[in-house]
Amino acid sequence: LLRGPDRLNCAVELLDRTVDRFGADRPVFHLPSGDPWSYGELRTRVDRIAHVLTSDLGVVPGNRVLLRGPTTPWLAACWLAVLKAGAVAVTVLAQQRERELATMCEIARVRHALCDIRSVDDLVKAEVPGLRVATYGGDAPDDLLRLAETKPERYEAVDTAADDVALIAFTSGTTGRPKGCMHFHRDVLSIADTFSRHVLRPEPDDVFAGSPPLGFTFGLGGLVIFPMRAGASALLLEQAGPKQLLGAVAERGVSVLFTAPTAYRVMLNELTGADTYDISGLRRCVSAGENLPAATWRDWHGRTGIRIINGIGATELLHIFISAADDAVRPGTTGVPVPGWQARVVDESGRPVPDGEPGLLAVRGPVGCRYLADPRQSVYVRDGWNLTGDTYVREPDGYFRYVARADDMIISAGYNIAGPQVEETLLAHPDVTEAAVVGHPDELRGQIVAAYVVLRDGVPPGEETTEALRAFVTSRLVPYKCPRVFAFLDALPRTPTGKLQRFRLRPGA
Ligand code: 3SK
Repeated sequence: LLRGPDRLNCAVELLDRTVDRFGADRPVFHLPSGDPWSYGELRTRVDRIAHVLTSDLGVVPGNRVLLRGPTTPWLAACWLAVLKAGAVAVTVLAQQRERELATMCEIARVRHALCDIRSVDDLVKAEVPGLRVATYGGDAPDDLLRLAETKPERYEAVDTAADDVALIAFTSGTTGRPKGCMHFHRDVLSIADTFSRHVLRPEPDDVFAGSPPLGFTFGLGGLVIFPMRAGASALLLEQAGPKQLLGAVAERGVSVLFTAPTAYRVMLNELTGADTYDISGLRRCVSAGENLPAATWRDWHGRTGIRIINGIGATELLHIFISAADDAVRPGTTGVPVPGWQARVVDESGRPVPDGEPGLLAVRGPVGCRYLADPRQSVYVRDGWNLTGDTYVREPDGYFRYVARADDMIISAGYNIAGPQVEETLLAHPDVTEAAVVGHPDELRGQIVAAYVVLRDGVPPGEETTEALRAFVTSRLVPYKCPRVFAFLDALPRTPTGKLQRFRLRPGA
């Protein structure tokens, strides 16, 4: 891959260049109802907001500006305006609460915030010293959008360097203090020019939709950066559960879907239910955020004919770096390094382990981890390789197979057991919707395997179901991997970005 120019502003590349290439009238964002925004309208709104930032709010290049709100075109417009103004967008999730917000503002030294009026309460309660909050979507005379209406239609974007910081994204982390990951203007484009261009391969007429919010780089890439880089459009949904996604595909012409494995499973249940959905317009499905079980891939393929594009990404590395599409997919594996990326499996001291043996996943490519003032940088990056914290096997054919998060291995009576393998087996049972498998301390064995299961609607929890699941697992896995403890829950604990929090299921958590 070419390194690209030394100076670029990624918002100009995504927005103004796309207008130049495809014209101003092309749709960019569809709403749950009403007319879509065109690229030309988006550019005018972004440029006017950028004027408000610089002339009314006093934002100067390099200032960190927090963005908070549900997934709407206005949130995307604010993101682009911050970048055009040469400032740094600090993205957070609408679900994050006052204490987390206060910590993130402190870590990123946030000066300004642009916040959807509906999400402002927690930000106010966070009492961040010196923070200037501008809200949008309300009726106050100083509402950001009202101020923007009075501004000129065009704004001369700040001439940023390609390696000026554009974005600080926080790892929601499954544990611990959040880490702010700094990404450059060129990084924002590079995820579109690697994963999206070479694996996803969108067409300008594609309509994207998905469940990850824009405060999660999975969503920012899949719903804003990738469609805009391709001249395509996205349906931005505030409520994007499995039913809404199916509805969006059936009624709004969505052709590219970004979501997590659990949503594919729930959508499969919906597709076999009483409601009918015409999903013939859907052509690309991306799954990331968690490992995609082979059974889910096969069931989805069997039902829809679509080969899900599985992928592993990280906030540290902005988006997906191992994946595969079309005939290159091998169900049960994540895929191969995305063009531009390298990957290998190493031991604790960083030495590559032989193919077929588990070890730590190490990757390097156009985007690297740059934690903001955090000593964990030297744990994540060693000898120029990013250690993602996942245990993987590289198969002899070069495909990377997920084993577990490095801290999700269970050691029972001397056996190493990957919780996700047992989860995947449980998920292959038709009565199971979600499963989490963790180790419980045990005097005799060190740890024993415990399974937390969400059952399909209407399946009774209890001894009979437990026995059926036990028999199912032992018919497919070596018996020492079979859970000794079963518990049935209504839902599993997850981070705001939807990642399973197994640590919360361990006793004493
Ligand atoms: O954290 C993840 O799982 C992820 C997946 C895909 C793209 C981006 C991210 C952060």
